[in-house]
Amino acid sequence: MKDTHLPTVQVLRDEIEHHLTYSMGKDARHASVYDWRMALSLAIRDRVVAPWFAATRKTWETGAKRVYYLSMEFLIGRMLEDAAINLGIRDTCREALEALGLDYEAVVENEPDAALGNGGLGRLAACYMESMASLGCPGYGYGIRYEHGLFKQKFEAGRQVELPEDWLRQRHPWEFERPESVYEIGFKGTVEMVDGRAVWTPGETVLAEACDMPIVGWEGKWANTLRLWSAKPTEQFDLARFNHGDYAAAAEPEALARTLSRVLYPDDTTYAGKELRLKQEFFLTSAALQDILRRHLAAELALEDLPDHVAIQMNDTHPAIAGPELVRLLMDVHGMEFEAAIDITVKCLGYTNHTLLPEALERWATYLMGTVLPRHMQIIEKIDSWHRAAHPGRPDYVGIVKHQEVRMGELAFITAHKVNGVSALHTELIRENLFPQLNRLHPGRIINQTNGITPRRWLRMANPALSHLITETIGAGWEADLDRLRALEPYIEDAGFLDQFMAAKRVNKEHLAHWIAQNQGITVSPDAMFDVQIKRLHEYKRQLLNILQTIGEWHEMRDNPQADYQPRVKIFGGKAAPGYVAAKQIIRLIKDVAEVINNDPAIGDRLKIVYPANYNVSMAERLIPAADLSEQISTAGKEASGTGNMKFALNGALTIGTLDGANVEIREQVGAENFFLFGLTAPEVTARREDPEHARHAILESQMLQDVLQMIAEGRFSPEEPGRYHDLVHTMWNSDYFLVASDFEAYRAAQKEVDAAFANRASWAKMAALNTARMGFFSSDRAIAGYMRDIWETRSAL
Ligand code: Z16
Repeated sequence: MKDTHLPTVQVLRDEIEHHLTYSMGKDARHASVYDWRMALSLAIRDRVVAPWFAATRKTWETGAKRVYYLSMEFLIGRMLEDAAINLGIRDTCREALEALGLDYEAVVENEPDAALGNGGLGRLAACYMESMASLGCPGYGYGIRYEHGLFKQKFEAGRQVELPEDWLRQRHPWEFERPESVYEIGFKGTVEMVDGRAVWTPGETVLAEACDMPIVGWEGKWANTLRLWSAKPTEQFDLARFNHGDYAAAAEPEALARTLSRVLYPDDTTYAGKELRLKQEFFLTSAALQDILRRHLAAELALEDLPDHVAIQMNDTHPAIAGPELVRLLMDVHGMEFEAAIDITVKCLGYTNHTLLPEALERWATYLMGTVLPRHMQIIEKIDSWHRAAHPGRPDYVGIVKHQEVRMGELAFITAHKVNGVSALHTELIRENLFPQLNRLHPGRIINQTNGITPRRWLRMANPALSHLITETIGAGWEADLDRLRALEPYIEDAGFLDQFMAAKRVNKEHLAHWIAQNQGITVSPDAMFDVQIKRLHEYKRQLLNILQTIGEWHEMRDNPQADYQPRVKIFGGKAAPGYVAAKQIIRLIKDVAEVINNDPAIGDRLKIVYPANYNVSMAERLIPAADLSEQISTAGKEASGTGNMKFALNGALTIGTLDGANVEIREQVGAENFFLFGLTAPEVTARREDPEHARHAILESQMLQDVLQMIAEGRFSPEEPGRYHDLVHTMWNSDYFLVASDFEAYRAAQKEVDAAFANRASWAKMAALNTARMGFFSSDRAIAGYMRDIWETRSAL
């Protein structure tokens, strides 16, 4: 979009007032913040439509290949500012609102987060949608329009309580309903052979109805569509049944449709194994594939040529039913032979693996699969025997169906032409530990695409102070070419620049301190180190290690109050899956410890613990730019990549971390001297577990850890219920699967190094600035360019 298309403040103001009057039906004198937010959103949305139409037209005209990103999660957060930034009108929006006597921040913050995801995987999908639009890669995201996104978290006496999330209670200004784009989705029923063709007669059907959200890229040069499906009943009410007196059954079709797209499953990296979840996965996948084939056929193209025009990416195994479903559509609906159908399918599909955790690898009981999707179960067996026959004489052969379960990882692997991991280390471990046999059968199929994050949202939008400094220092345009941040490197010898760099951090810390005071009632000093661990609660992420070390630090301060300590604010954020008891106990422990330490007069301002409820994308945008230290301390080999780690380093936080996931590559990029490394490596973790007594041995080697566990066991942090953490302490001594004890002393030592480094603010500033300067690699533009080149075989349409 050329600058000449940018509106003046007056023009934008008129457009906002127009929408207030004619879309909201409100008079300015009676308009609420909500009304103004809607009016502004609609004014911005109007400006997205032209590039959106232009992109769609160009894709049709040039016959460009389209990429389809299938994901059960898109963790979008707020849309308003993101669109405004990419259209180049954020400042204009601010001025227009101010001219109308409104508070810009208040209007922006009125927007609820679209929380259609759990964590990393869903946010990655959102960053990738934004990068595809910025790079001009013609594409669609396909997902589910959940009525309720991820639950809201609150704390009651230190315990997590879940409340339903209700983002659609208010009108959603960014979507366009598409009642004409609707497909029938079947479940259950029977399969018969008629004239050599399988005919599946579903026992239940629902309709998938499309709702489109435009995703505009940097400078409005391109826009793609995020198409979310809602379930609707095929018929409102089964009147025939009702008239026969079968009242409950008459409402059944409606009941299924109402539950299908009702709620996002809140489990991150564990699968629930529930029938409804399988139905959701098929619902998304079938609707997407029917839509893809319809579009292909509408262009009068042959199905045989599908792989030249279509690339479909499966975000984890959640949409892995895509393989069998595409085969089914090609065979049963379009009359193709199996061999031709599977050939086309494999050429179209790609599979991204996001985890090695066994509890996350989806496996569906053959009984359930055969009941819910009887025709697909047949096709899965067919794919399995076809693949087996292609690789005879392999004693180590691994199939798709084993022990009466369908293994979705193997299915996805076999039906995709490329399988990718999300960091260099993770990809290695996929090759060696997860799919070693399949890797031997298909050398070269497994490739790496290290994750990335969009610098538009995670630097330009979230951190205006630092963004201005960068633009002033190296000029405009780094947002679309993040490697240019390297041009900042020479300035680390420039005291003036470093002062400004730290001044930007300081401004962000002051804002956060203010927010913490307002919202948490805790006073923190912006002079203190802001030490942040924000992510889903999981034992492998080791929030427990962090809080145990924090208790240790407090213990030391009390014993030796005169020593020189760097004041710290420990900030936690994150949700636990509602059924994950151990994770919820860790939250409660952090909350209990915070209560004691924050109110200890002997400690004063030197140590504070803050754990605000309901961590989400918007809170991340507030916390990350204000962080000094980023906690990335998972047990090595467990975190596939991490993406929060990238957001922190880009915003000039230093990392304390293990050699896990993308931490390895971050450390390579920013330099080992600008990263606080500790802990066992992945092979060392495996070796350490050989010792069944590893936990006990490690604890006995650390007096500090013994003291800390003793304090917890004695009820120091839960005097009203001394036995509250009995199980937690018992597990630490007796199993400690994630090796908290084995890494405790190394972590403590690394934290001492952090303290010493922070004491010298001038050298800290250099290290922080070098982190920002060297993070260009982690732009999601680089990641998407890799997918386009290595998996999708497509090019920018710009
Ligand atoms: C998820 O968020 C991730 C993996 C997974 O199997 C399921 C969910 Cl919901 C995460 C990984 O844990 C994280 O390491 C990675 O950075 C992220 O996916 C994106 O790849």
